[in-house]
Amino acid sequence: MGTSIATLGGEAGTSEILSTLLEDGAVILENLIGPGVIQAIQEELAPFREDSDPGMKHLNPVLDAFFGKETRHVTGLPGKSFTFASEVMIHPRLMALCDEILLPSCARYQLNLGHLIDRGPGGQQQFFHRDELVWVNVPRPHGQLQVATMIALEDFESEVGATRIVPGSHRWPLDRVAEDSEVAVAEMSAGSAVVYLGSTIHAGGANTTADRWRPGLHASWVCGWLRTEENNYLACPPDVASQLPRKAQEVLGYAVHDAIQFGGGFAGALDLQDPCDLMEQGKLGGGD
Ligand SMILES: O=C(O)CCC(=O)C(=O)O
Ligand SMILES: [Fe+2]
Repeated sequence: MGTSIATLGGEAGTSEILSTLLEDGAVILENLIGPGVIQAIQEELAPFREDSDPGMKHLNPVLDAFFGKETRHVTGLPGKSFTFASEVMIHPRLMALCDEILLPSCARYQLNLGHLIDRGPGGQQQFFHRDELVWVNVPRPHGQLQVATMIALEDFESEVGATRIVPGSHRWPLDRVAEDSEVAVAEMSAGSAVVYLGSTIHAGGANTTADRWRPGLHASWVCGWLRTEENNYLACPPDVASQLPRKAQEVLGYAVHDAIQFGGGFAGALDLQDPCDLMEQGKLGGGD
């Protein structure tokens, strides 16, 4: 693998991160989350991680092939980890990037999914893909639909299956295949994140170790008018969501997508109200 991903430290501002991300299709943000957040998430997810079955049958054979039988999954993270929902899903640096990248295409954005992807020994490399092709029916060319990240909970090294990324591929035609020399390995320390666009080609790497796992938090955000990959209202139902900060409720997709301001209409109302207002008033979920 012959190329690399630009890595920016904590001193980098939104405009530098943004220009790198838009130019290369990917960027590594060093130390995005701290050890306390990592530890809290690890503890909150430990029982789910232990219960997970790497050999699980997915909803169709394509997903079985995509993830293989050596990966532990914990899905629906905002419903299972308060720390994920309050510290990662609405992380100010990620939100600042989503504001810049997604708001030109929507009135608000929402979480697409939040998963722990723990690649195990013997796991094969995923096939290269673009996450945004979930919405293959959206005519091309189109504006930005998705910002995605993989955050290392332990050090991401090549041999444990660090994510493979193809810088620049967000501008490629759909049928161009990456040469080995065009693939970068998102090696990074625990707490760092590789952020990439929905149009950037990438794949989870092979885990060639005998006994090490590669826990990573995979989260992405998409335009608020899209159907999300994970059903976040079921993964984090109102009783749970109402206990979260309002910003988290909004990003979960409970907020109305109000395109009336652009001469359009609204989506996502309940009783002709914004569900987040209903939560605040104690009329939805168990909030106070
Ligand atoms: O596990 C990884 O590094 C990447 C996962 C991925 O690309 C996906 O689930 O779409
Ligand atoms: Fe992916």
